[in-house]
Amino acid sequence: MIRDSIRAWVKKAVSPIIESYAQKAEFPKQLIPQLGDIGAFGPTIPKKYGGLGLDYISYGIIMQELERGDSGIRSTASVQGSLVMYPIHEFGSEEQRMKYLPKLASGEWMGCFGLTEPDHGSNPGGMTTHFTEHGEYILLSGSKMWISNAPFADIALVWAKDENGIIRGVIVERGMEGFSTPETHNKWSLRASATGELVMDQVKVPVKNILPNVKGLKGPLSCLNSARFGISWGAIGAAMDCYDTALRYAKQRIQFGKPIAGFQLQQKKLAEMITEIAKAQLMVWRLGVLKNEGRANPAQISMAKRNSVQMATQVAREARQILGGMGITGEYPIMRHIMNLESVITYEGTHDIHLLITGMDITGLDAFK
Ligand code: TGC
Ligand code: FAD
Repeated sequence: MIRDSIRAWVKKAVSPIIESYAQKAEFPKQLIPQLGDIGAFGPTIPKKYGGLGLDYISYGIIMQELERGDSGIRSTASVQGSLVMYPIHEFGSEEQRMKYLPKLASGEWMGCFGLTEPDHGSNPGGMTTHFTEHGEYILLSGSKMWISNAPFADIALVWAKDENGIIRGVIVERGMEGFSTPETHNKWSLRASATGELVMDQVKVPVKNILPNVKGLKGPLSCLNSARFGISWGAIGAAMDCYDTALRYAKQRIQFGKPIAGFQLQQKKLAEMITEIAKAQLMVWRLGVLKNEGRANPAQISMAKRNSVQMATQVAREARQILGGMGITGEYPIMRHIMNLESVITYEGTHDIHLLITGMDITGLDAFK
């Protein structure tokens, strides 16, 4: 039921407009309240705080269907649910939960997640964003870059070091003096998603905006577990859209007097695509079962994120070839998915970083440093 309802919404609200928004490099903001209405923001958050209290397989299916439309739409939902609502729910005070979660669930407020810095991407532990305490408030300084939703977000969850160098989560609200969110332009990927910087120059933030219940790098990395899980499902959605498009095209396109789907070379591509999609689906389904039971570990999530995105990039490239010249046009979604997946394979931990997490898990040896 969840799959069908999200799929129907994507077909009606996203598919007809997404190509033009990607072409003009603009996020379709009018979809925000609708994303709230369909339950895409924080579906696993309890109903008491405005969520739907759904399980993780339902969450994964929602991400899959959104990314069938566009990775940028899934990104917006991932950030809101996994990277902003999740930490407020897990690590926030009751006052913070009640203040922020219902408005974030409905889309009345949008959030963003500031971990990456210009000089600290794969190695967020080296961050230099920091704050000093002054009684009832802190002064926060530093900059974050590559932040999804930053240009229009109402709040930013910023990860910063305290005076002892311990990483804390701070909720910064738009309008606080010294806080700005310049937009990042000239992206060839994730064009229908707004990306920006978070610039903080001695921003005065109330102490009560610090998440009280988490300290250290495990705070932001725990949020990434949830978001990476969502991406492991979402990327499969992009692959499914490319596969469906290629299959339909191959059955209709006539060359040498018959549909190209009748040629063995094209059948090989299509057969291998659907096999890889099915294998990836089995992996994320099993991971979802483990997550529902509280038994999924971060290394398993890394394996699934890496596998799904790699699979989707390969499926998208094969699909594009099946469409010949038409494959490079905006008449079909494949080129947009190919370009989007270049971000998806980089954010939330690069392809290399996830391989190294798996490497560490199986050998017990840390090859990061
Ligand atoms: P390390 O020393 O291994 O660990 C530090 C502390 O963190 C704990 N930990 C985790 N906790 C929860 N979940 C995880 N996945 C965890 N991984 C590690 C660890 O146990 C330790 O805890 P404690 O209590 O002992 O202090 O940390 P490290 O500095 O060696 O780094 C490890 C590494 C490289 C795996 C990590 O830094 C990493 O994952 N880097 C990749 C960075 C990344 O993924 N950035 C993503 C930014 S957000 C984003 O891209 C959003 S895109 C949004 C969209 O549009 O969809
Ligand atoms: P680097 O860390 O500089 O990596 C460069 C290359 O070096 C990569 O190939 C990497 O795999 C490799 N490398 C790095 N370390 C090692 C190592 N130890 N061993 C081997 N190879 C290594 N961040 C946020 O905080 N919030 C967001 O909302 C957000 N949204 C994003 C949206 C988009 C469109 C993009 C592109 C990025 C976004 N990011 C966000 C940032 C993203 O998480 C980082 O780009 C990513 O973590 C990689 O960091 P980096 O770009 O600095 O690359």
